[in-house]
Amino acid sequence: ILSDTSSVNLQSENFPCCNQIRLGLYPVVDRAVWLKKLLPVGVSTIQLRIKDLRGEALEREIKSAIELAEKYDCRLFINDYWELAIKHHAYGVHLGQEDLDSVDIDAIRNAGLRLGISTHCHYEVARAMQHKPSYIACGPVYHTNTKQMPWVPHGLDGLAYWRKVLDYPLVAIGGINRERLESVAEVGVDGVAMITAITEAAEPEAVAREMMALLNKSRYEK
Ligand code: TZP
Ligand code: MG
Repeated sequence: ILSDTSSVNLQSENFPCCNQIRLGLYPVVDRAVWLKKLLPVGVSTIQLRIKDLRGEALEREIKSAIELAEKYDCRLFINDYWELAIKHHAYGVHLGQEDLDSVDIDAIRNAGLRLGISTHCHYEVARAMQHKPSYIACGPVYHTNTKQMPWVPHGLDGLAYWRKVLDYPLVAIGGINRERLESVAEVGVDGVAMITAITEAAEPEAVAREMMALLNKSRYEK
């Protein structure tokens, strides 16, 4: 729908709630136990993305992750479960496009939680911006086996395009790993999100530490 972005003003000054947070390495994990591993390493932004629990087990997991994150002053975004995120005072909520019609975004904002939204194309970016999130996640940058989706990967050129048109906190996601991290950071994104590069690593803490160090010395910090 928005193939000509010159007609759309995607500048952050038009979105005053945008707080320009620098998210850094942004692991996406499915259990609170990952926070026990990653927080001592110094990871300061994490998303808890649980797709296989319900009821009490789900709430226990979310509550426990929020408590751990608080202890380390980590920005924890809860995927999907915005009501539990509000109830247990999470830092933020992360939503997909399919959530935008059903979730009470005003309730999230009124409770003081931040919001992150996933996008994959112009239409979704425009739709996400209407909600003035704290960041926009763009993906997949590379092919990913972690989530089935119809989108052709943006590649580094596509990511650079989004960086150019979006003067707004931008998180890259999809197929990013240790080897690809520096080229992704070179694009100048505000956060680099990943699942399997950390959760399937032989030594997740060591990989996370190494990737944080790489981000710190890349253009990303300039
Ligand atoms: N959204 C876009 S790509 C993706 C999600 C949830 C999966 C990212 O997983 P990985 O293992 O880092 O490719
Ligand atoms: Mg969702």
